[in-house]
Amino acid sequence: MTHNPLASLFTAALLLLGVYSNASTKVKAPAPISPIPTRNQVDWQRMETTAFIHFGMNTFHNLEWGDGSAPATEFAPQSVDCDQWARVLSEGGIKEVILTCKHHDGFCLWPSRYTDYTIAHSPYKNGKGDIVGEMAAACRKYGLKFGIYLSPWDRHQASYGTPAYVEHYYKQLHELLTNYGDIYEVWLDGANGGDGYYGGANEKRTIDRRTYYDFSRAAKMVAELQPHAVIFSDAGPGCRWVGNEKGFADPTNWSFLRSKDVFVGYDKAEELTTGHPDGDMWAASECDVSIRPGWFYHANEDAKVKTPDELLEIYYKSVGRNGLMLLNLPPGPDGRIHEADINSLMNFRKKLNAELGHNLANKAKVKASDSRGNGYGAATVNDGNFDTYWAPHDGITNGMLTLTFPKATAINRLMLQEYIPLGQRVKAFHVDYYANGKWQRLPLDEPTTTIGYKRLLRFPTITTNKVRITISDARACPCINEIGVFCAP
Ligand code: FUL
Repeated sequence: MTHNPLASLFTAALLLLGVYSNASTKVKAPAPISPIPTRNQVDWQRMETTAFIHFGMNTFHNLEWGDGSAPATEFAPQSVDCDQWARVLSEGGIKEVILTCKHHDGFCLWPSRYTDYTIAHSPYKNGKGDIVGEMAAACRKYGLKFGIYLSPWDRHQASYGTPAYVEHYYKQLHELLTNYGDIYEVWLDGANGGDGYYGGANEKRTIDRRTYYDFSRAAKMVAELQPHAVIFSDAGPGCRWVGNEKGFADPTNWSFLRSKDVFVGYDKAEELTTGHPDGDMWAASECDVSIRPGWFYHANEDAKVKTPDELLEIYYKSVGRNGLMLLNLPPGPDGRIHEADINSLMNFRKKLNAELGHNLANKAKVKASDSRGNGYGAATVNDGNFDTYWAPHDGITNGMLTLTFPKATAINRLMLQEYIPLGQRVKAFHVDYYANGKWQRLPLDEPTTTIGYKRLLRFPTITTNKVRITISDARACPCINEIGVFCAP
């Protein structure tokens, strides 16, 4: 390099101006590691708590699975208060509501053109009602996203089991996707085949779960007509069933599935509870659970509504284990959600806010073992910004983040979040705290493996002024966007 005094002067001036200073050096973001979620999938998971409404012919016959034989005239609610459903759910902190537009009995809560087995042939509003439309409007009014459940298995339709029914199914899906405004989730239930009324045939019909419905058609139709929607099923492609109806994910929970192995109706439940660590497709877990023992309302379950503490347990084991909580609140024959269910939901939300509403990490100073540079430093993990994250240099698959509080602080909850738009990375971590002059392992009763979108850890109250999170293994350099520390009452 030749020495040019003018050039040196110029460089010095630029340095003074800060052009070459750290503050303005652009550091390259880590490369995403596949599979990665779509924008829709990220938005979906960030809702955290969503609701299910199971309502239909079953509500009036005290059934879980109607066989499709009850005549449409038997659907005769005096009133259906969709406004109340949406209002209490939004007050309870719910972000999206999925309605059983058609359950396995085949009865349609909207006036489908393709069958007589609908609300249009019932006494409800003299056949002029449309509960799907009423609920979609109520959701818009209260700022809730709306989703649809259209059971593939239809125990009423005579054509069920033949290719004609599949055409019928896609016509109904098309109706729902085009007449009710924005749809954010489409629920493809895995229960399929078996006995039913089938237009009076009253027989057992089996279908090939892998091929009969050709669900790739649903994926295409949804992508075209409702570009914000994610599809739920045992096999994704938007999100996956968590493998149980308790609402619990596994502490080790990968948001991936092996696309070549899974299909709607996939029954290796334990695999769905943990995801496939070597999966090639992003499908985070949706943890569906009913606030009552049944999915539909039964008066004899009024005293069996889950308590706020039970809902809290579900929250920690779903949202807190890299899943999404889908809580069912089934309205009764009076067309309203029961007071017991409402009380439980509201008190759950109150307790949750009391436990995790005040983030003590905001007051902490954070230091990292390594940072890839400007913009990716330790201070990003307690800035409350989802889109900023700490990341070490490429190739480094471990690291330490130490939080120092201004004074000794009592804590019993910890929250960790990975920046999932760049993929799920962390495979193993542990947490230590500083007390009595030494680092000690945080007493936890579950494995500290994956983090994903959010991991919540509960432990007995300890008092400390330092907490240290050590990531010991990851698929690529870790990207941690948020850390929370709380003291639940
Ligand atoms: C299951 C169905 O069989 C239940 O009735 C309920 O709708 C639940 C959410 O999914 O597969």
